[in-house]
Amino acid sequence: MSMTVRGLTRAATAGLVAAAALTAAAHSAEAADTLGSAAAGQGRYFGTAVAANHLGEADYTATLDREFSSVTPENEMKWDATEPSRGTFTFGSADRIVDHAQSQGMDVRGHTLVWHSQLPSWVGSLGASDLRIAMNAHINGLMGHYKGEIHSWDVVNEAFQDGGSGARRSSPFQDKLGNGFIEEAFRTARAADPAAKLCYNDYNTDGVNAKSNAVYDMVEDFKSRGVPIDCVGFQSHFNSNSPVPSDYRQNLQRFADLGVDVQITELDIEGSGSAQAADYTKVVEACLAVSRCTGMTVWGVTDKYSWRSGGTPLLFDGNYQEKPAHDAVLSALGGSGDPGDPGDPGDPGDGTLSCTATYTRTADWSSGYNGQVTITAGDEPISSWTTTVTLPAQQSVSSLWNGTPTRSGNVMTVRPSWNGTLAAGASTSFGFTVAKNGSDAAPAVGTCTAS
Ligand code: 9MR
Repeated sequence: MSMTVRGLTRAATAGLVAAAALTAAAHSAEAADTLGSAAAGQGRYFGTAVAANHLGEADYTATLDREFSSVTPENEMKWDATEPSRGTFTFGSADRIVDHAQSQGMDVRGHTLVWHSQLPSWVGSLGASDLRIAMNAHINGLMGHYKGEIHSWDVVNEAFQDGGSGARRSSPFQDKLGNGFIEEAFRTARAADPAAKLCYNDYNTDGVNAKSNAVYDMVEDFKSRGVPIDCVGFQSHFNSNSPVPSDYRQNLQRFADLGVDVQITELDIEGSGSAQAADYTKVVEACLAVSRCTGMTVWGVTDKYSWRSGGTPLLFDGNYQEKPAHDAVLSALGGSGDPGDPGDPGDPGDGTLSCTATYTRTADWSSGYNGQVTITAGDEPISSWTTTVTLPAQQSVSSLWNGTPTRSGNVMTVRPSWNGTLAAGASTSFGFTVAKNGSDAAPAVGTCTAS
């Protein structure tokens, strides 16, 4: 990791790198995966929006530091927070988040440079030529301050209208500078911090629709003309009115195919329990299926501070307890859970029924042998199991006990007789006698399936 020291107040780069390395070592020593470590195993980051005013809350910060590998300041880098009056930049709250992230070895997403909302009134009152100067000065001021420290910037946010028209949204920038303001913002941003990935970010563009088609056309045009754009952010604020689209992955993929990275930037899904968990799984699986989907960010740590707190849309509840949605995300990321936490993937209580089947030869004579297959339940109790035993072509089974076989050619499918019910981790076995008919080879035992 290389960082540029920001202003005179920054700690020495070497110290920051050492702190990041220590944090990484501490994470890898833990047995259970976190969202961040599991995502790293898939080559992705897993981030959250952060509010500076919650960093003093011990549970908030502990959850943030443990679980996430990237942060996005939720409001602190917006224009009203960083340049409330023309030419006067205020970075206190944003610096607090960036400093905290760096102390934990987390990446930072910059959000956002040019947006119609949270825009101080002085910007809207400028004439066109002054507005262009002010927009570029804002980009230069903000990106310059954090040069080398921001992984990806949302250069322009929400510049397209909702609805079927695919038109640009009215804003001081659009209305006074025309369509070209977006391209100008990206060119200015590239020069201000060449190391940062430059993203266009929007909502209701998660599936294929008129709005995402309009963004797609813009990105295609930018790529064809060499306008610097590296990534597209899909906010992914979902609820029953705006569910996870069935063509989500396909939409991410078509943007990736234009030659940009895609990122899920503000994910939250209203709901609870297994339905919410299943929707989160869809989103994570979609990102993992698109190689240029480089990471995911949820829009907050805990339900209680969500902008949609009534809809409980996040992964941790108001007491920082992991919700089923958390466990589903961890599982979809291929992470292993915490043995002390029912519901984590692979751990007792997660509801995943499993068993294993292992074979041994228990007796052997010239014309035959006895085989035994031991069935062991996984970390959940099971009420039945099934496995297969495939015999070498010449061999035949003369008898089988403690199991119920169904034969098809040289494959026996074996189910329980009296011994289907097994406690977590408990074993049973079935045995069989084989006539060798000239072959001494061992049978092959298939996968065990539990129910
Ligand atoms: O989560 C943010 C909330 O605290 C602010 O009050 C709100 C003001 O516009 O912005 C929220 O974040 C938005 C983000 O910056 C852009 N996409 C939509 C997000 C949710 O409204």
